[in-house]
Amino acid sequence: MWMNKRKTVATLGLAMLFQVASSAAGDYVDRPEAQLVIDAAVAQGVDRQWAEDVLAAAEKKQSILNAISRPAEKTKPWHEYRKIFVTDKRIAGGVSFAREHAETLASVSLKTGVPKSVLVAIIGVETYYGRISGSYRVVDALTTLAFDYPKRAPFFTQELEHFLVLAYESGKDPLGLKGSYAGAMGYGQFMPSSYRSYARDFDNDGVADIWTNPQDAIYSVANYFKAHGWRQGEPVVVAANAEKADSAIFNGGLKPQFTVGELAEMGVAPLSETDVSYPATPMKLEGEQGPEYWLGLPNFYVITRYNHSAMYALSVWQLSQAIEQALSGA
Ligand SMILES: [Ca+2]
Repeated sequence: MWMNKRKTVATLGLAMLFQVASSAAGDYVDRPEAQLVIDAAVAQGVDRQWAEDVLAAAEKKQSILNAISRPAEKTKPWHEYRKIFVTDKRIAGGVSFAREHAETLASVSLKTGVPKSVLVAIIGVETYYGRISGSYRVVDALTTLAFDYPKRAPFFTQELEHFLVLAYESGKDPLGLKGSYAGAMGYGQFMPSSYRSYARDFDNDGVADIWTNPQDAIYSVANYFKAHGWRQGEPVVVAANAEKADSAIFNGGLKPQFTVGELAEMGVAPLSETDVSYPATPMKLEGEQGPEYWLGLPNFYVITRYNHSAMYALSVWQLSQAIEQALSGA
């Protein structure tokens, strides 16, 4: 049905009325930057008319521009941010999800080395175990942000190109695929470029279905972690004492620049025994009772590759630990 939408609009006498009623449909496809995206997709094997029809049906959504412009959770202090994700309800949801998918989780964890509870926690933080995975049409999100949000235009233009290719290749209806306001899709909220690089088919039906198949979604998240360097069996993060450290040490970004041993000499000492040769990133977060100090180890850095935020990674890790504890205590 969607394929003929543009032609139908063009041939109807009521075209103008129709366009007003359906907001901005059809505006994007004729823009030169949209034609460049179509050219790039065609170069990767996508049918030109198919791509034209998809972009002709894309609609600009003001709600998407509003959502991306809202001040992010970055402005919340750690102790408030944490409360959004590490809750009794989300822990209980994780326990249910882990039980329901115990076999898949065990198999995927064995294959990739990524702990089951981390996989569950990522899906729990991203979409409440698949319950809230976004209600925007991905095509609307990506076109709106590619062509009407100049600040991130290069990124979303690339993602739109990936989206056209993945929808064409997978045979999915590109207008039926839903996601977040930023175009992140499925249980683990993969962007189209991540889908193309990391999504995997667990149940061997030929499609990596991260939208409706939790098995494929779990395997895909694990594969993302493995590809970003997850180190099997190593710790993730360790609490530290750093009251005497120079505060400038905490502003060095997420990537580890020093070893645990070097940082200890600079005044950031782990509170539990930790291999001094591990690379680590010192962190200072605003806790309820004052500053909290942590050392993020290489696996912590891998979690931040999913979302470039220390608070995000620490929430995922703490949620995973709480789920594990609830599972073993029950
Ligand atoms: Ca599959």
